[in-house]
Amino acid sequence: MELNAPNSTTELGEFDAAISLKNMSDLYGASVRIEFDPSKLEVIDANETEEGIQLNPGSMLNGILVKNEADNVNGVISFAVAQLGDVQGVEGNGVLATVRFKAKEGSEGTTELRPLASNIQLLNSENADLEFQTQPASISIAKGQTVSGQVGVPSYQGLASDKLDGFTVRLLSGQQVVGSAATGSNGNYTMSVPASGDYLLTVNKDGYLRAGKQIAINGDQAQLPNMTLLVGDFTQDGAIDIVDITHIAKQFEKSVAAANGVYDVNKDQKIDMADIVPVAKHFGKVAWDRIDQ
Ligand SMILES: [Ca+2]
Ligand SMILES: [Ca+2]
Repeated sequence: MELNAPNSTTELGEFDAAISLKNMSDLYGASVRIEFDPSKLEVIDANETEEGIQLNPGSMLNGILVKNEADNVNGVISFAVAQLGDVQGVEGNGVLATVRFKAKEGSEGTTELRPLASNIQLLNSENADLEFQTQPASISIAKGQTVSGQVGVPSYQGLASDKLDGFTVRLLSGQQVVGSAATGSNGNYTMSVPASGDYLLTVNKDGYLRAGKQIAINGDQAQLPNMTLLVGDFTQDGAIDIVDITHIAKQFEKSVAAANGVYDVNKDQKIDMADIVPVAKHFGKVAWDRIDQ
């Protein structure tokens, strides 16, 4: 059994650790337990619709999911899965599950993911033990630096400058999120990121066209570029088109509640022409990452 995780990450960075099994012969059921240091790492929930914190199940065994649970208080991951029915086990290599970790704020130094061999059972279709070896995965956590930035909207949206909260800002290196933050009411955010490198800065919010920008961070740079988001992508498909316009038109002069609050683009508790105009102005805009732009 192997834990495939990166060797290094940064404070507040996220990374995936794959629980992989190699050279299996007739694997029918697997139960694994892995320990981690809950003062340095936390597991990100892969299934927010289910109670508790789940891993992302892999494709190797998928008959019955017996246990899928991460305990961020005690630092224990438990995952158990088996084939179903009178079938053969699985041969070769595969991924049992993937765990997404986040390095907690203030964490630094080396940490380990430790498979607990005495709590691991790999069984074949005759219910006999399969032999396996495990070893811990070691991950070094680098101290991040604090960077800040601001997210805004065009003035014609009519949104007060103290209602710019709730934009999600992420810094990515490839597919890895190395920093994330939400804006405060004035649109400002701070986050801890790796010391230097080339990154993608993205900003999202429900109802807005997603924004992104390639940036380089150098050791002493603390300020990220300001980002301006355009309201109107109610369907969150990266384009402000007739479907979005139809959505807001249907809410015209309806009373504002939680379910349709996104259409009150200036947040004055009314959905009127002052909300329609900015969206209409944005008709035809597409997200930075759409190939059809
Ligand atoms: Ca749309
Ligand atoms: Ca309004």
